[in-house]
Amino acid sequence: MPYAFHDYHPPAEDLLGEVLGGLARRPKRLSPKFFYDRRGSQLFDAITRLPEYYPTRTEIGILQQRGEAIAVHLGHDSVLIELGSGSPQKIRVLLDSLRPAVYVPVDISGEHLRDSASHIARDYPDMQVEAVCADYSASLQLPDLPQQAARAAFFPGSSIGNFEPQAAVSLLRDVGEVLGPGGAMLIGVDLKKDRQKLEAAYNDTRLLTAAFNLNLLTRINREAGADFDVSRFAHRAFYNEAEGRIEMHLVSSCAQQVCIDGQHIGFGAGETIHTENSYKYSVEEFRELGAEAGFEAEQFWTDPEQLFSVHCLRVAG
Ligand code: AVJ
Repeated sequence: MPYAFHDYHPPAEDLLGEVLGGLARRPKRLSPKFFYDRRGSQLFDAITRLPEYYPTRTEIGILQQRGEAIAVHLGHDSVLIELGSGSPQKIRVLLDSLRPAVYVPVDISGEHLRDSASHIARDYPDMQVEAVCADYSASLQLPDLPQQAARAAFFPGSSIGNFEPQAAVSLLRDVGEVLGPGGAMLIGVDLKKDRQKLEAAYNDTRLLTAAFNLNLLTRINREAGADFDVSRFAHRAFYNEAEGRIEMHLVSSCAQQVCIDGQHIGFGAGETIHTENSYKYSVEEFRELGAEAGFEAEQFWTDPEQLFSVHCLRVAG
């Protein structure tokens, strides 16, 4: 079956405006959503295969091992909505166990989405594919979908960890609204664990995470006409235990000025730009977050080392 493509054209990202706004704040900050240009997406892909970066392979392992149980909770012949059509490997494992009637990948990158939707449509000829190009964190608009079929959502990769807890609750609430009462959500969440293991995952010895973080400045130079000297910034990632999150920063190695669109921005030696939070949740903490968003905790699965969790939550009512 050919796939359908719905372009809810995410408003052109105002890179320059957002960069200037973020750098005017104290502490300075930039949104992690800007990591994913072509090079950034390639680097992230390579990160997911690093020995230190356990989340991706652990989540895939859970999906493979627990496929049957997951299918019992999510049901067959559903309308399956995927938020952030990130990993082809993950979704295939899930499609194989769930066999949904309709698959709705939602992704902000149109190019990436067309690519993966066409391959999936070719390999799953009996399944209807309705690809939606949209920024799901801004609004979850969907095309007309079969009303009778049960709805399920798949939100992999612990992407929920990029949101502040209150923003995560409101995003999950939006997902619940789209699913309707009784709808199920399968969501991957990275677990709290010892600092060493967490920090190693964001400080790999091949320096791919450093390159991923620094690529943000290269992108801003290219797309916003800035003149960052990337060699004068360093990658820093650490676990902020009080907040329960990995923080990534770019540290200015000296006092310097950067010019962006005619504006001069000063950096002190050691001053940082906060580029990402990646929140980690215990099973209980995440269940509470889900409850705040109107979901009932139904089941969860982890790996033997308790590195990562996959939750099945159900819209209450
Ligand atoms: C895609 C947000 C889940 O937080 O682990 C990987 C992104 N940043 N290494 C994460 C990321 C640095 C990743 N998420």
